[in-house]
Amino acid sequence: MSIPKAELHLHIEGTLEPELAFRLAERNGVTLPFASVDELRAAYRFDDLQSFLDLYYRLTEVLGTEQDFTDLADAYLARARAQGVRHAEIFFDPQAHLARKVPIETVIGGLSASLDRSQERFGITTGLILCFLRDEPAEAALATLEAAKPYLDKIIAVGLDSAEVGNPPSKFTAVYERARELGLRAVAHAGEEGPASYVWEALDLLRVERIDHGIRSLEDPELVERLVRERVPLTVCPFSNVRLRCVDTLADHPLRRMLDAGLVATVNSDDPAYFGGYVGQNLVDTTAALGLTEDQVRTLARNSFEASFLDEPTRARYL
Ligand code: ES4
Ligand code: ZN
Repeated sequence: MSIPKAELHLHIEGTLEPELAFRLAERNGVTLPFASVDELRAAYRFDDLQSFLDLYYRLTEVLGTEQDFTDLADAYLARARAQGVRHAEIFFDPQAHLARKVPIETVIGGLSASLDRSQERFGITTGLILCFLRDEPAEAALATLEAAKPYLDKIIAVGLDSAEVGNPPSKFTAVYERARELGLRAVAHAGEEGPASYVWEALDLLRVERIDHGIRSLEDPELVERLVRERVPLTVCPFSNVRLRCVDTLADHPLRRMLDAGLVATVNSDDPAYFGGYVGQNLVDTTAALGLTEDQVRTLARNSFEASFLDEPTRARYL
């Protein structure tokens, strides 16, 4: 669907298509545990978030040089443009790369080389969101934030991703306080697999401006009331929720109920190379499965700009 939209929940590592993974593996002398692109694609069947993360981290091993990150982002932006994306706020996981001794300088340098030309080449404005891995210690997140200090002009916000259950937002209260001191904005994954209480924590302790996923918020009417009243956006990812079995089928997805409740929901792709499609396809298929009205589709597109970190005059032009 090519209606103009902002993409606000997109892990750049999750845009690594099998073909590019094999090309980079060859270029960097990395051996993948799959014989072919088809064999790799056949491995994209997940039981839950962790089973996905195991493959996701495994494939990031092919990313080593600045050029790799530039190529990855270029490929995403070209696809995003074809899906109507005009603005993208892009997550990256520096700790996943640091584990292989790829410094944050390489990751940000490579991504920036692509993003800096995105507006002229693809008509897409961009921002980078540095994500902390919540299944690593808070000290590791703090060290990552310190390592990012020379590049703060290239980063708009911090985020929190990876294995949610057992790693509540409260673990990162001090990290987010420090990020705020450094002038960064804040979002966090919450209520994907984890309970509604994690959404409360993300709001009250991390003071986030958006919730990533947040689908389990619906289990708590008081929380829904607050999210509606404060117009806290939720970056919902329908294909992801089905593929990771947070939701049974697209027809069971709570998006429509979320809109009916007055929540500021947006549709996003999360890890499109793994979950069966980019943001436009998420919107098309979800619209069909849930019987969303034209009005609701327009609301979703409008919400994506309202929820963005675009500067006020630019945002206003899209609303
Ligand atoms: C992720 Cl779907 C999802 N959830 C949490 N963390 C992630 N990192 C990449 N994709
Ligand atoms: Zn995500």
